Amino acid sequence: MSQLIVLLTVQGYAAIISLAGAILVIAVVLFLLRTSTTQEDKLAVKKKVYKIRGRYFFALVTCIIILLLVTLQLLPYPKFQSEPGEVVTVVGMQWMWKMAPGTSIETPAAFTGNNEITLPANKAIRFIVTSGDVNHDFAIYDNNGVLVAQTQAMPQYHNELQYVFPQKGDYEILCLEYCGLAHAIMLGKIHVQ
Ligand SMILES: [Cu+2]
Repeated sequence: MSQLIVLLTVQGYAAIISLAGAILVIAVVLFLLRTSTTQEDKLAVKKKVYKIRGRYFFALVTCIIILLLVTLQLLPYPKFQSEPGEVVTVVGMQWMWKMAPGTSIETPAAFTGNNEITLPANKAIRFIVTSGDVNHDFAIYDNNGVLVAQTQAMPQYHNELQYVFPQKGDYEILCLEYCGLAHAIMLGKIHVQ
């Protein structure tokens, strides 16, 4: 039983509350129907039921809105800081990554960068990610092979990704969007010091 409680997610609680609410409404309807006999009584019951249903709907919508507002704070995305520790421009191209410190005014094709970069730990790094050809996906994996941050690299768009590397070590960059034959070898490396 205790295991069951631990396993329950927010959705699980929402489902149980909805189910309990639905059972309550059904119970009230059955009770009213059983205690009313004439046609007029039944019409009155109908009215009451519609009223309860309306209130129940209103209460549910209110709960959903409150839960939404509360749980939005729990989203695991780091908040953007106004002053990042460092800015890195990233260009994805078939089939390589080009990275260089700072923002760039070059076109993606003219931009010069390397598929390896050294960055500091415990500082907010803002990656500005774009593509020189097709859609790619800039994904950072830690040395346990866990995906820690990612964003799309899209031609003519500059997507921003902010991440704080919590520890020193080598992080691997993989492309998460199938972009052609050599997609699988589109690798990069971030040395965090
Ligand atoms: Cu790819």
